[in-house]
Amino acid sequence: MALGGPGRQLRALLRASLGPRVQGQRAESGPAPRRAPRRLAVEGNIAVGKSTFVKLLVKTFPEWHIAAEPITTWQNIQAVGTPTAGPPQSVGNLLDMMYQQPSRWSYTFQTFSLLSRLKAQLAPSPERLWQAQQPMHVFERTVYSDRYIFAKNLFENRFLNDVEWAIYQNWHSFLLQEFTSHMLLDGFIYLQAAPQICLKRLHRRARVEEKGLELGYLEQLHAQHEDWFIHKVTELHFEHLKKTPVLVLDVNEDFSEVAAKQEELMRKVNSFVKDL
Ligand code: UDP
Ligand code: D5M
Ligand code: MG
Repeated sequence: MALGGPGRQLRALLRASLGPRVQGQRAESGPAPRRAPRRLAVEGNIAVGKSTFVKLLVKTFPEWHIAAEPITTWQNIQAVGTPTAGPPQSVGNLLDMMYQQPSRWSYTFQTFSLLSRLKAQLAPSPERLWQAQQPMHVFERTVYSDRYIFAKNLFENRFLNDVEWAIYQNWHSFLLQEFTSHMLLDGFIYLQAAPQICLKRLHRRARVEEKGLELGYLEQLHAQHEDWFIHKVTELHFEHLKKTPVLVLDVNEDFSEVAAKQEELMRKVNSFVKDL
């Protein structure tokens, strides 16, 4: 994949927005003020291009820190507490198990993905981010898309039954209230594309566990995203979430290879984050 990176024009724009620097130092005298990192989440349908997009973000904004989706953790569940020689053994691929038998494994998957996303959102921002001019900690999906996109959709399809859905929501609300201050986000970037485009990209990526996924599933997930971010009809249980700004980026047109499209997207991101 060729991530062309931003062109000269965009680099100039970014330099202007970050303020003057002299040989890597601030032009003003005295130590740079420490600014708490802002927290941004990238959301969107399966295979819409989130991972590709966050790679473009770090190329454009090298100071930013990315928390990638912990998919390999779900593909290789590690045994705990069993002393073994050599590297820890995988006891199963939970992503595959969920897609093979959704009624059996959806609840288990939701508990584990919530745990892994909680850990990611609780992890402190790296120290180097505190020295940055425009510090940004970016998450590829969140504890919120777990509940308001995936778990909700699985429940509506009866892959989570009433009891599982009630217990899941109970846990989710409790944990997020306990850790409210760590769960706050300054903004969402919603990557929006037609489900047919996502399906094409999903086939291009060819992740083994997803080979049985059909257009209908991507259409459902698309509708969940639109209900939350565009129509704003999803019932959200956290007041701060209702007020979090959302930048909607149309990525129907291919951006992985097209410099002009990359520049357009990064320009929009740049003006969005300036106001956060
Ligand atoms: N991709 C593409 N054009 C784009 C964005 C992504 O062809 O504009 C491809 C990308 O190279 C990958 C697949 O689509 O093969 C899925 O992208 P990614 O893994 O970034 O999607 P995610 O699931 O993280 O949203
Ligand atoms: O998403 C990674 C893969 O993981 C994709 O197959 C969707 C799936 N996923 C992610 N979170 C969840 C939850 N909470 N429930 C069910 N399935 C989930 P990608 O879009 O490739 O980054
Ligand atoms: Mg991804």
